[in-house]
Amino acid sequence: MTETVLAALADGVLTLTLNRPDKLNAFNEEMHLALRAGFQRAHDDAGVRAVLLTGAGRGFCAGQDLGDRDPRKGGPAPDLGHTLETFYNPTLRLIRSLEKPVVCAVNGVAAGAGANIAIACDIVLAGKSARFIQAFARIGLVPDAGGSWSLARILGEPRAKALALTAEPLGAEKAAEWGLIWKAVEDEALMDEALALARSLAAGPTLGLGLTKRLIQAAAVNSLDQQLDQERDCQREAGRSTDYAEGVTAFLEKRKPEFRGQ
Ligand code: T3D
Repeated sequence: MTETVLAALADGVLTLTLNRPDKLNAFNEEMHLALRAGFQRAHDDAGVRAVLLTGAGRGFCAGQDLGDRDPRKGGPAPDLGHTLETFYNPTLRLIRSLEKPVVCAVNGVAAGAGANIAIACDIVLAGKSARFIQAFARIGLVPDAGGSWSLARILGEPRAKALALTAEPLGAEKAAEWGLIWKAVEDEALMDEALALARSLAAGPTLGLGLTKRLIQAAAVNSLDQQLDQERDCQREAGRSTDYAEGVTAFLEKRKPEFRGQ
């Protein structure tokens, strides 16, 4: 049977490739569980120092597989709150709580939950032909997979509401201009650039990078006083790391540091 998520670990980078290209990598239950297992592995395996998430084929991810939600098949309406709690939300929480960088290479259309999983990653690169679509409004649903939270926070209400209410596609270059993603790159350059970035992060001081991710995410809910306290605590922890000692020593010795993520 074809694996719905391909996982490959090399140079400290765990590459997770959504792999249902005939369905533009829409989520069925198996793919949900496989993606969650991939991010769980990233949490558990010290050999994983960064994650690269992408999609196989011409799309990144078209959100939920609507073939699995076909009302014409009869039966009671599905409890979508239950499916969010069971499938999407645990994965979103794993991505956000992973104290290692998560790079996303959006290789084509990202729709519905597919768009919002991409946006939840730490650094998002997209091929110039990629589009982000809050497709929920086209089928009577609301933004999920953290989209109502991240769109409003990143873009502010006017743009978040317009995207979510109209489901108009947002091109990669405009997404970069609006700050929704880090960069739009030539389609042909996307994977090389994303992999080079993920490798360089994986070779970096990943303990400090993980703490940095924690701090930046905490800023969304902290007051300045709380944030200053948290910076103090994180800097204390970073300052005790082997990587910090190595970084300063390498600087003084005018050589490239060799970080170990400790
Ligand atoms: O249910 C729950 O658990 C609640 C959670 C919901 C989360 C969600 O994500 S809800 C939103 C679900 N997604 C959508 O509504 C998007 C549906 N797809 C589209 O609107 C379009 O496919 C795209 C705009 C993404 C891309 O359009 P285009 O023209 O580039 O491609 P296409 O021809 O529409 O799709 C190519 C194939 O993929 C096609 O199959 P075929 O005809 O070649 O056999 C199409 O049916 C299939 N496909 C695309 N998206 C989905 C899908 N099949 C199942 N589910 C999909 N979401």
